Amino acid sequence: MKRVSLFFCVLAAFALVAGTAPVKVQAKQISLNYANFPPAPTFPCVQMERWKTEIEKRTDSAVQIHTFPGGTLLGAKDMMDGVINGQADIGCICMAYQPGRFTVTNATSLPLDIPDAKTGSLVLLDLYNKYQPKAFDKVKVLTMFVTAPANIMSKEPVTELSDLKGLDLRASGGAAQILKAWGANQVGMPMSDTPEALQKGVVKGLFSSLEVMKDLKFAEICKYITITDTVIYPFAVIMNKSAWGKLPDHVKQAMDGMIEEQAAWTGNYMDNHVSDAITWSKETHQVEVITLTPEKKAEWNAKLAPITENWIKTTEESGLPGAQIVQDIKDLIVKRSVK
Ligand code: 3IO
Repeated sequence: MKRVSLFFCVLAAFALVAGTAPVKVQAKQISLNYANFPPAPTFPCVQMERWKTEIEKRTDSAVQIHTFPGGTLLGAKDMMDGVINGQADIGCICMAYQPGRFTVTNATSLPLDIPDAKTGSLVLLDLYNKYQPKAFDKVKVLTMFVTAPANIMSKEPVTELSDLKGLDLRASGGAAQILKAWGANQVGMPMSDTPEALQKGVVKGLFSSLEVMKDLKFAEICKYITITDTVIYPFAVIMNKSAWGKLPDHVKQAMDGMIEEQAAWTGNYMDNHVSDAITWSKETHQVEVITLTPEKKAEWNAKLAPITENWIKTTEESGLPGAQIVQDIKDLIVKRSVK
């Protein structure tokens, strides 16, 4: 009799615990690592944090994204293969650092007058969607975006093409071709190596979008900006294919739903932030902004004319429709510039 009542007591206790314990079973959380090469205050990392926050929110925290800025998980040149190999689930690449690898999408960094980062980001994404280049076969593309048009930041003023002769300036990819055409001594390296190169005097300036004057404090060293507004640098955020394949459908939908939105958001952030950075550089570091007269601009532009022609020729020789790609970019600029 005693045994039986004890048995019921225990049973009742279990029933009580089971009844009051939370019934909601938390699904296993998905955890993803996201690698980025430049320091946290720069725009590729700002857009990374924004994407992380939005994805965590839109998946009801089913996904947790761990971000690694500053090359702490993968560096600039190891990014693409590192993600393909699964060293990171997600990574941010600057296509200019491996120009031969991303022929189709790097065509956006020909001197075709992309007016701003927002337009350029959508043009790049449209171009990618149309051509589905082989270079991205081994990854899932989560978004693409571009910088604002590049300008010269330098220790000494650059007002004439003759000032550029033999001047050591840092640029990569399509932007590097522009500097060469103007007669500068182009030095190639990722943005993440540039602060040290400037500090040590290995380079006397750089050719990129102007927000780095503030974000990487280049205004402390480069007291002159020459406005050329020529080419952009294209970027992609890519994911390991097998990590993508393991995601549940609702997470894939959340990520797919952000591809174009994130491109536009990043372009817009970049365009606004460049304006802030110019004002800040003038006010805080007395940076001088040099503009070219229309005559000079025409003279500088004339030097760039052969670049696109040569690119079309070599690209057609390699079996890709170079002329069509260039025409598509021109058409897309018109289409995407309509606000
Ligand atoms: C860039 C790369 C990393 C962080 C900030 C940046 N702003 C513009 C770029 C473009 C670029 O990759 C480069 O090398 O100029």
